[in-house]
Amino acid sequence: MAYPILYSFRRCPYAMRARLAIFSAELKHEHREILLKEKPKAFLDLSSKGTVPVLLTENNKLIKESLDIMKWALKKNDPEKLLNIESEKHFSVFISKLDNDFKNNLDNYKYLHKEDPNKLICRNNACEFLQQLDLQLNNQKWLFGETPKIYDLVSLPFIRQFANVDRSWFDNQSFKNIHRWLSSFLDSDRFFSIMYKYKKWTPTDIPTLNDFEKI
Ligand SMILES: N[C@@H](CCC(=O)N[C@@H](CS)C(=O)NCC(=O)O)C(=O)O
Repeated sequence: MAYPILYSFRRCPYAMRARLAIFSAELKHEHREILLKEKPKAFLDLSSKGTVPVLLTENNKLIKESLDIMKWALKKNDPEKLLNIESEKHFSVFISKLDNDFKNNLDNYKYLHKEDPNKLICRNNACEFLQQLDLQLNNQKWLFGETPKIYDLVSLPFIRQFANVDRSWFDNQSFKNIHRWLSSFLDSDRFFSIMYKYKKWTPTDIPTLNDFEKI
Protein backbone atom coordinates (compact mmCIF):
# COMPACT_ATOMS: atom_id res chain seq x y z
CA MET A 1 0.00 0.00 0.00
CA ALA A 2 1.42 3.36 -0.98
CA TYR A 3 -0.21 5.53 1.64
CA PRO A 4 -1.81 5.13 5.06
CA ILE A 5 -5.61 5.13 5.00
CA LEU A 6 -7.64 7.07 7.55
CA TYR A 7 -11.25 6.06 8.15
CA SER A 8 -12.90 9.10 9.63
CA PHE A 9 -16.16 10.92 10.28
CA ARG A 10 -16.10 14.70 9.94
CA ARG A 11 -17.86 15.68 13.17
CA CYS A 12 -16.42 13.00 15.47
CA PRO A 13 -14.10 14.68 18.01
CA TYR A 14 -11.91 11.58 18.22
CA ALA A 15 -11.51 11.55 14.44
CA MET A 16 -10.87 15.30 14.55
CA ARG A 17 -7.95 14.90 16.91
CA ALA A 18 -6.48 12.15 14.74
CA ARG A 19 -6.81 14.44 11.70
CA LEU A 20 -5.21 17.31 13.64
CA ALA A 21 -2.14 15.20 14.36
CA ILE A 22 -1.92 13.93 10.77
CA PHE A 23 -2.28 17.51 9.54
CA SER A 24 0.48 18.72 11.83
CA ALA A 25 2.70 15.81 10.78
CA GLU A 26 2.01 16.73 7.11
CA LEU A 27 1.43 13.08 6.23
CA LYS A 28 0.20 12.08 2.83
CA HIS A 29 -2.69 9.71 3.30
CA GLU A 30 -5.93 8.52 1.80
CA HIS A 31 -9.05 9.81 3.55
CA ARG A 32 -12.13 7.58 3.70
CA GLU A 33 -15.21 9.34 5.03
CA ILE A 34 -17.49 6.95 6.93
CA LEU A 35 -21.08 7.70 7.87
CA LEU A 36 -21.74 6.22 11.30
CA LYS A 37 -25.35 5.50 10.30
CA GLU A 38 -24.30 3.35 7.35
CA LYS A 39 -20.88 1.86 7.98
CA PRO A 40 -19.64 0.02 4.90
CA LYS A 41 -19.05 -3.71 5.33
CA ALA A 42 -15.46 -3.26 4.15
CA PHE A 43 -14.89 -0.92 7.11
CA LEU A 44 -16.52 -3.29 9.62
CA ASP A 45 -14.53 -6.22 8.22
CA LEU A 46 -11.41 -4.26 8.98
CA SER A 47 -12.50 -3.12 12.43
CA SER A 48 -15.41 -4.97 14.00
CA LYS A 49 -15.35 -2.41 16.82
CA GLY A 50 -16.92 -0.06 14.29
CA THR A 51 -15.61 3.19 15.75
CA VAL A 52 -13.78 5.96 13.97
CA PRO A 53 -11.03 6.93 13.60
CA VAL A 54 -9.20 3.88 12.33
CA LEU A 55 -5.90 4.05 10.53
CA LEU A 56 -4.38 1.41 8.30
CA THR A 57 -0.68 2.10 7.98
CA GLU A 58 1.32 1.63 4.79
CA ASN A 59 2.62 -1.58 6.42
CA ASN A 60 -0.91 -2.90 6.99
CA LYS A 61 -0.90 -2.23 10.71
CA LEU A 62 -4.31 -1.30 12.06
CA ILE A 63 -4.56 1.49 14.67
CA LYS A 64 -8.00 1.75 16.25
CA GLU A 65 -7.63 4.43 18.93
CA SER A 66 -7.44 8.15 18.20
CA LEU A 67 -4.65 8.76 20.67
CA ASP A 68 -2.54 5.96 19.17
CA ILE A 69 -3.09 7.43 15.69
CA MET A 70 -1.94 10.83 16.96
CA LYS A 71 1.21 9.36 18.47
CA TRP A 72 1.90 7.25 15.38
CA ALA A 73 1.64 10.33 13.13
CA LEU A 74 3.68 12.62 15.36
CA LYS A 75 6.41 10.05 15.89
CA LYS A 76 6.85 10.06 12.12
CA ASN A 77 7.08 13.83 11.90
CA ASP A 78 6.52 16.45 14.54
CA PRO A 79 7.51 19.85 13.15
CA GLU A 80 5.49 21.70 15.82
CA LYS A 81 7.07 19.61 18.59
CA LEU A 82 3.64 18.65 19.89
CA LEU A 83 5.09 15.60 21.63
CA ASN A 84 7.70 17.62 23.52
CA ILE A 85 6.00 17.49 26.88
CA GLU A 86 7.40 17.36 30.37
CA SER A 87 5.77 14.25 31.70
CA GLU A 88 4.08 11.26 30.06
CA LYS A 89 2.48 10.50 33.41
CA HIS A 90 0.92 13.95 33.64
CA PHE A 91 -0.39 13.55 30.09
CA SER A 92 -1.99 10.18 30.97
CA VAL A 93 -3.77 11.73 33.94
CA PHE A 94 -4.99 14.58 31.69
CA ILE A 95 -6.27 12.11 29.06
CA SER A 96 -8.05 10.10 31.67
CA LYS A 97 -9.85 13.21 32.97
CA LEU A 98 -10.71 14.29 29.43
CA ASP A 99 -11.74 10.98 27.87
CA ASN A 100 -13.50 9.59 30.92
CA ASP A 101 -14.85 12.22 33.32
CA PHE A 102 -15.23 15.19 30.98
CA LYS A 103 -16.51 13.14 28.04
CA ASN A 104 -19.09 11.31 30.19
CA ASN A 105 -20.34 14.60 31.57
CA LEU A 106 -20.38 16.11 28.10
CA ASP A 107 -22.43 13.19 26.69
CA ASN A 108 -24.95 13.42 29.51
CA TYR A 109 -25.19 17.19 29.14
CA LYS A 110 -25.62 16.83 25.39
CA TYR A 111 -27.95 13.85 25.15
CA LEU A 112 -30.07 13.75 28.34
CA HIS A 113 -33.60 15.09 28.05
CA LYS A 114 -33.88 18.77 28.99
CA GLU A 115 -36.11 17.92 31.98
CA ASP A 116 -33.57 15.44 33.41
CA PRO A 117 -31.87 17.09 36.42
CA ASN A 118 -28.68 15.16 35.68
CA LYS A 119 -28.26 17.18 32.51
CA LEU A 120 -27.30 20.34 34.40
CA ILE A 121 -25.44 18.46 37.12
CA CYS A 122 -23.23 16.99 34.39
CA ARG A 123 -22.79 20.39 32.77
CA ASN A 124 -21.57 21.74 36.12
CA ASN A 125 -19.22 18.80 36.56
CA ALA A 126 -17.79 19.38 33.09
CA CYS A 127 -17.28 23.05 33.99
CA GLU A 128 -14.91 22.04 36.79
CA PHE A 129 -12.52 20.69 34.16
CA LEU A 130 -13.02 23.80 32.03
CA GLN A 131 -12.18 25.99 35.01
CA GLN A 132 -8.87 24.16 35.43
CA LEU A 133 -8.08 24.68 31.74
CA ASP A 134 -9.09 28.33 31.93
CA LEU A 135 -6.68 28.88 34.79
CA GLN A 136 -3.93 27.07 32.93
CA LEU A 137 -4.49 29.26 29.86
CA ASN A 138 -4.01 32.45 31.83
CA ASN A 139 -1.51 34.73 30.08
CA GLN A 140 -0.61 32.17 27.45
CA LYS A 141 -1.92 31.27 24.04
CA TRP A 142 -1.97 27.50 24.49
CA LEU A 143 -2.19 25.18 27.51
CA PHE A 144 1.59 24.97 27.88
CA GLY A 145 2.85 28.27 26.51
CA GLU A 146 3.02 30.09 23.22
CA THR A 147 3.00 27.02 20.98
CA PRO A 148 0.54 24.12 20.93
CA LYS A 149 1.26 20.74 22.47
CA ILE A 150 -0.56 17.44 22.12
CA TYR A 151 -2.66 18.50 25.16
CA ASP A 152 -4.30 21.25 23.09
CA LEU A 153 -5.05 19.08 20.08
CA VAL A 154 -6.48 16.16 22.06
CA SER A 155 -8.87 18.40 23.94
CA LEU A 156 -10.02 21.22 21.62
CA PRO A 157 -12.44 19.06 19.56
CA PHE A 158 -14.22 18.09 22.80
CA ILE A 159 -14.29 21.66 24.10
CA ARG A 160 -15.86 22.67 20.78
CA GLN A 161 -18.46 19.94 21.17
CA PHE A 162 -19.26 21.13 24.70
CA ALA A 163 -19.54 24.75 23.53
CA ASN A 164 -21.87 23.80 20.69
CA VAL A 165 -24.44 22.10 22.94
CA ASP A 166 -25.72 25.58 23.89
CA ARG A 167 -23.56 28.21 22.28
CA SER A 168 -25.24 31.25 23.80
CA TRP A 169 -25.03 29.81 27.33
CA PHE A 170 -21.36 28.92 26.76
CA ASP A 171 -20.55 32.38 25.40
CA ASN A 172 -22.02 33.93 28.54
CA GLN A 173 -19.77 31.97 30.89
CA SER A 174 -16.72 33.61 32.36
CA PHE A 175 -14.12 31.29 30.82
CA LYS A 176 -12.38 34.15 29.09
CA ASN A 177 -9.17 32.23 28.34
CA ILE A 178 -11.08 29.23 27.01
CA HIS A 179 -13.15 31.51 24.77
CA ARG A 180 -9.98 33.01 23.30
CA TRP A 181 -8.26 29.60 22.96
CA LEU A 182 -11.27 28.00 21.28
CA SER A 183 -11.93 30.95 18.93
CA SER A 184 -8.36 31.10 17.74
CA PHE A 185 -8.50 27.34 17.06
CA LEU A 186 -11.82 27.60 15.21
CA ASP A 187 -10.45 30.48 13.11
CA SER A 188 -7.23 28.65 12.24
CA ASP A 189 -6.13 27.15 8.92
CA ARG A 190 -5.50 23.98 10.88
CA PHE A 191 -9.19 23.68 11.81
CA PHE A 192 -10.38 24.76 8.37
CA SER A 193 -8.21 22.08 6.72
CA ILE A 194 -9.25 19.20 8.94
CA MET A 195 -12.94 20.06 8.49
CA TYR A 196 -12.80 19.70 4.70
CA LYS A 197 -16.09 18.12 3.55
CA TYR A 198 -15.33 14.82 1.88
CA LYS A 199 -18.05 12.88 0.19
CA LYS A 200 -18.78 9.57 1.85
CA TRP A 201 -16.44 6.75 0.91
CA THR A 202 -17.81 3.77 -0.93
CA PRO A 203 -15.49 0.80 -1.39
CA THR A 204 -15.33 1.22 -5.17
CA ASP A 205 -14.12 4.84 -4.96
CA ILE A 206 -10.78 5.75 -6.37
CA PRO A 207 -8.38 7.00 -3.67
CA THR A 208 -8.87 10.51 -2.29
CA LEU A 209 -5.29 11.53 -1.72
CA ASN A 210 -4.75 14.11 0.88
CA ASP A 211 -1.43 15.87 0.59
CA PHE A 212 -1.21 18.39 3.37
CA GLU A 213 2.10 19.73 2.10
CA LYS A 214 0.23 21.34 -0.78
CA ILE A 215 -2.31 23.23 1.38
N1 LIG B 1 -11.72 5.39 22.13
C1 LIG B 1 -12.03 5.64 20.75
C2 LIG B 1 -13.43 6.27 20.67
C3 LIG B 1 -13.88 6.52 19.23
C4 LIG B 1 -15.39 6.76 19.17
O1 LIG B 1 -16.13 6.44 20.12
N2 LIG B 1 -15.86 7.28 18.03
C5 LIG B 1 -17.30 7.38 17.86
C6 LIG B 1 -17.68 8.57 16.99
S1 LIG B 1 -17.34 10.12 17.74
C7 LIG B 1 -17.78 6.18 17.10
O2 LIG B 1 -17.17 5.76 16.13
N3 LIG B 1 -18.89 5.59 17.54
C8 LIG B 1 -19.47 4.46 16.87
C9 LIG B 1 -20.86 4.68 16.43
O3 LIG B 1 -21.43 5.75 16.70
O4 LIG B 1 -21.41 3.80 15.77
C10 LIG B 1 -10.95 6.54 20.14
O5 LIG B 1 -10.32 7.30 20.89
O6 LIG B 1 -10.70 6.45 18.93
